Amino acid sequence: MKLINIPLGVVMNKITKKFNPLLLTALFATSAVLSISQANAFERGGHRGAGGFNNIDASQDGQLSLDELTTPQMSKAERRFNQKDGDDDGLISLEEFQQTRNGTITDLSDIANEIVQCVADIKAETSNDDIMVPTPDKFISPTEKFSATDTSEDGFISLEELQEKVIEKVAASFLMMDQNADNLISEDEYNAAKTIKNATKSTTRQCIEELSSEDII
Ligand SMILES: [Ca+2]
Ligand SMILES: [Ca+2]
Ligand SMILES: [Ca+2]
Repeated sequence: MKLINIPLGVVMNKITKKFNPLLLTALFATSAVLSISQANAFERGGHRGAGGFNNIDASQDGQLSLDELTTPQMSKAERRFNQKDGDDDGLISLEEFQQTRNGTITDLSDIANEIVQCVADIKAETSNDDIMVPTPDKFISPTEKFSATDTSEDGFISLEELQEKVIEKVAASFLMMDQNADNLISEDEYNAAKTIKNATKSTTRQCIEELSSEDII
């Protein structure tokens, strides 16, 4: 099982790297058309199952383009950025990055391999094909994550740096969702991806909870 997951991750990385410049160009050409109502609609729909699709589909043609998926995420990133920027200087420091409402971000990097193994075990036990086994690099430490986003290496994350990361992430998930490779996401493709995302998320959360409680006891 493990053997299948590793090459898949590598292949995805290659695909993402290969297509990113193209996607970036396409996005920057169109992302000026930022619509707040579209972003709000996305957020409302995002929690309502299948209803989300129609809200993201700004052109209402029954298909989602990369731009339609990216636009609301860019607005969301900007709101998240402003929330994180505690001292309002337009930059996010490592300290601000790690700050959450209740303390600091949990570092899961030490148990990354255990989380991956646990998710793989549950997938095997339940024969649930919707569970996608993550790669350990999904659980890098907050410091590493910060450095990966701070591409200018000045010790701060700018809004542009954050939005670049968001564009990369949306582009990568777009490629994964677009099963028939027609550069559009149909409602079926969207729902399939959502099922996978939910199954993977809840299994991962379950594993993290189990592994963290083992630590305490
Ligand atoms: Ca700041
Ligand atoms: Ca920077
Ligand atoms: Ca498609």
